[in-house]
Amino acid sequence: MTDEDQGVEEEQAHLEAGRLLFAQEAHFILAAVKADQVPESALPEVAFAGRSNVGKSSLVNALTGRRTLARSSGTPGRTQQLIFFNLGQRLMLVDLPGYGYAKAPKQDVERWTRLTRSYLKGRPQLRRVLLLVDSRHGLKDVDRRIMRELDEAAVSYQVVLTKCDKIKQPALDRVQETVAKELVSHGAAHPEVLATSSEKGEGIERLRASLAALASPEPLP
Ligand SMILES: Nc1nc2c(ncn2[C@@H]2O[C@H](COP(=O)(O)OP(=O)(O)O)[C@@H](O)[C@H]2O)c(=O)[nH]1
Ligand SMILES: [Mg+2]
Repeated sequence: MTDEDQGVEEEQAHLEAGRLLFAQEAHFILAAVKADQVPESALPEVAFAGRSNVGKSSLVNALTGRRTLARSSGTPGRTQQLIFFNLGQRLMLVDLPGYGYAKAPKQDVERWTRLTRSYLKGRPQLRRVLLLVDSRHGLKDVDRRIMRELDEAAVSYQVVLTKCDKIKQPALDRVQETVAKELVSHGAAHPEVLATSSEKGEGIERLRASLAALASPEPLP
């Protein structure tokens, strides 16, 4: 087998692992509005963060293949709760409150509740935060503030570009490159920037595969 064949085989196995994981049904566990409501769990966890309206709920729905699992809404900035979904007893998905919706910039991150911060800093099973960024806008200062917080708390995170169906390929390539360059100086950032469209399904299989690598190999009791 050539190196190239082996690479193709590995990539296929990787994608297959993602398909298998997300073929499991995702179950809503609970929505926490207080720190003591966060569920006790031994499952590895992945959290979805990003500005309000960036497409967090849509991405959770696209990944799990359920249109209405995480409610995606036209009225952003309202949900100040952490929503937990159990995926086949192998991975917990957590939809975090959006930030950056307040009109006054000073309140941008303050809106991101103490609840979210205490969750991020005190959750040992949290394997990665997916930091969603609108592909049309790139990184904003509110995102950078969250990135610095995650760097300081040594919480591993990965930037995922959303709504890539809304821009042309050259512009998408540029934003992907610009973001990747900026990530180099962030200690806790994963170097790979994924581009996704929940609407068109682009990048969803690859994201499933990369999440499968973080999941428990077997369902946990
Ligand atoms: N065109 C397009 N629109 C999207 C995509 N993802 C989300 N949206 C839209 O963006 C808006 C906000 O999405 P939502 O998932 O509620 O964002 P959240 O506030 O981050 O949870 C909704 O109107 C979605 O339909 C996408 O991949 N492509
Ligand atoms: Mg939402």
